[in-house]
Parts: sequence; structure tokens; C-alpha cells
Amino acid sequence: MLAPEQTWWKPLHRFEKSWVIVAFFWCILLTAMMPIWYLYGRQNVPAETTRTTPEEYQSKVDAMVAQYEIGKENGIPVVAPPPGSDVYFLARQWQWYPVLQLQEGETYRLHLSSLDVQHGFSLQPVNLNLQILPGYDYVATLTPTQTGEFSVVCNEFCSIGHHLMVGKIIVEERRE
Ligand SMILES: [Cu+2]
Repeated sequence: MLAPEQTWWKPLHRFEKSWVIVAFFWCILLTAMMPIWYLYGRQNVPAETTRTTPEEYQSKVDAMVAQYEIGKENGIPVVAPPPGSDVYFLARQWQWYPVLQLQEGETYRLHLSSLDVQHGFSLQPVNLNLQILPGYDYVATLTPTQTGEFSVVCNEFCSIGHHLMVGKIIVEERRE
């Protein structure tokens, strides 16, 4: 066994020192970007959150479905709520419910909540991502700007059937 060299520590080389300084300021910049992006980024959806319970939320969804159902798709109701209204969309293992049919250019208050565990609302191909938590009613104010069929996938692993969680939002041309 050889003892380590006694003078193993040597002052930093000029290059090493400059890289440490660069890395330090880069870390500070990236950390600062998080709140800056949160406050000024264009990606944020105007939203508000209130407390709810799975039972209360489920009854709001059921009431909307009972009132505005226009058909079924693979056993899931297709709902066309009036423009400008409060729209309730729920996540549960392993389904998005119901299918929403919205109109282009109209503003909706889209309520999102989960009946069981945490899910992730990911609207594709727009790539709008929101966290869905049980017990919280998250209200995003949205105005669809494109027509078509949009898929909602779950981007928060919610156990065995997670990959089967695909929902749909249909955006129709505005009716006069
Ligand atoms: Cu999931």
C-alpha cells in the first residue's frame, strides 16, 4: 500500500477556475428563469383553484352530462355545453370523462378534477399540460382557436391502466 501523495491538492488551473465561475452563474440563471418564466411566459393558462370532493365534483359532471349530452362515443357521452359556460371534465382510473364538444372562438371555463389519484391532463397535439388532483377543482379559462379532434392523454403515471387513458375534446366551427 502506498500512501497518497502528500501534495495532491494544487490550486485550480486558470481554465478550471473559469469553468467553475461559468457553471455557477449558469446555475443562478437557470434557477432565476423558473420564477421569471412562470410570471412572464406565454405558456400559462389563466386558472383558479378551489377545494372540492370527488362526490361533489362527480355530481357536477353528471348534471352537465344529463343536460347537454348529444350522443355517445364508445359508451362515453359526448357533451356539447353552451358557449361561455362552465364545462366539467374529470379524470379517473383509467378514463377521461366525458367527450367534450366545444366551439371555436368561444371562451369556456374548463373545470378539471380527479376522482381518485393524481392524473396529468395533456392536450395533444397542442401540448397543453396540467396537473389534475383529487380534492381540487382546477378551472382553466380556455378559448379554442383551432377546429378538429384533440386527444387528451394522461401524463402522470396512475398505475396499471395508465396507458389506456385517452380522452377526446372536439372543437367545432362556430355556429351563429
Ligand atoms: Cu395516468
